[in-house]
Amino acid sequence: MAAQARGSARRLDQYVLDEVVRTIRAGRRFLVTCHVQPDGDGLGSMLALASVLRAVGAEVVTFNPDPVPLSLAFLPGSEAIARRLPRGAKFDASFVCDTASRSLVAREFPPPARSGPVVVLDHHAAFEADLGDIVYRDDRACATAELVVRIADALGVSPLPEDAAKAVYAAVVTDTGGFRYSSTTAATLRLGASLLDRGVDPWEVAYSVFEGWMPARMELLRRALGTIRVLEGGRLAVMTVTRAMLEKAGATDEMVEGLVNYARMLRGVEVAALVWERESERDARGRVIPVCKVSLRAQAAMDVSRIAVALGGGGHRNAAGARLEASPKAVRARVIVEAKKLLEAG
Ligand SMILES: [Mn+2]
Repeated sequence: MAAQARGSARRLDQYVLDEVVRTIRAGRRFLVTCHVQPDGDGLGSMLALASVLRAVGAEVVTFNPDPVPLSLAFLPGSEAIARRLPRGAKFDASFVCDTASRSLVAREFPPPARSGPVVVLDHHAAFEADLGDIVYRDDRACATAELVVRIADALGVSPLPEDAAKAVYAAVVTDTGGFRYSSTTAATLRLGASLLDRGVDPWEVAYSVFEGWMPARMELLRRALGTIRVLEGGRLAVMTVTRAMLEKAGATDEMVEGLVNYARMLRGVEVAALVWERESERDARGRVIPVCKVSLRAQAAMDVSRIAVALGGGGHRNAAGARLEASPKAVRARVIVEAKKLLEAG
């Protein structure tokens, strides 16, 4: 980006941040949510924001219809997240963290008359953004929680409350894979350092987020490793998780999270895919439709979002996904075809 463009992007960011601060100062009662099937950054940014808003005297309802994953239940405030909203609940403004896409927000999210202005905080690239009266988005931020820290600073909530610091740290650790991904910058590490200064215990967070597995998850991993097929001269690895495997391992759906990374770990693999069979659905005539989710990961310069888009999904260059109504076998075949196209082109 040219220096001039970077300068104007920064001015725009400052303008939007001022708008967010004005909205907070003008209200008293807020709703805070994040995308469904929340992850460390979704929950971390949401809980950190709630803590910051309470620090300036606001009344806050945190809301997500999906359960908190076991690995994130250590976050203070996660036990108080409402799974349903009281009927007719009304807010001065509502905050949506870590997505700008309506389809990723709970159906129960209140209509404009009750939500108040909708403020979106996000760090994903611009496409499929269709939500928010005020959209504070910065795709250079390693996690949405980084934007929450900027809001806290702008509100004068500094230093961060301890529970917010822990939530931000969990968000950053999740979205950077433990300060490993290329989204990790010097600024990320400085942010991490400032959170340790606030008393965060790095091992408590890392152990909760990445380790502390239930035995059933290890058993599921063992079975999933056995399904890895390496194709295209070692450049493509495809892994499969079926309902039968989940059942035999005694595992839950949330335990599938992250398994695709094991396929990416293989030296030489440039495209890793996980085909994950979800619960079947029934169409209007009562016929059973199998549903699969595809998770894609790239190593090196591959852009796996192109595979995802070809399958009707989307995502980032290095992490993308799609949802297909077909059997695992049929979906695996389609994934292989699209991955081959990408590898041949690249
Ligand atoms: Mn995120």
